Amino acid sequence: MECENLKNADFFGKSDPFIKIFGQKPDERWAAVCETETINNELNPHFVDTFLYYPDRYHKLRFEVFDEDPLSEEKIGEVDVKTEEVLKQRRENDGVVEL
Ligand SMILES: [Ca+2]
Ligand SMILES: [Ca+2]
Repeated sequence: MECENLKNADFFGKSDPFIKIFGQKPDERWAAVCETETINNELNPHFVDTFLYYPDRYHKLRFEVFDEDPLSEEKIGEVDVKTEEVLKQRRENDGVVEL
């Protein structure tokens, strides 16, 4: 996974982004799926971490991007994507979505 042109959420240096991924179950409840590693001082991060999901378990995925700070985290943005859309985007658009 990667992000491009993230908002800078730090005064000194650049954002230190990581992504939290959630999946929405058929009963509409959200469950945490995974969290990526943090890439320091980077607005165009490439994450090494990958995750496995099951399209029949979650019909929607939510990607929340955060800036990690020493004692807290700041939300940079989020996007919800239908699972079927993720699969389609991967074929047609390199899987790029807007936050
Ligand atoms: Ca910050
Ligand atoms: Ca930071």
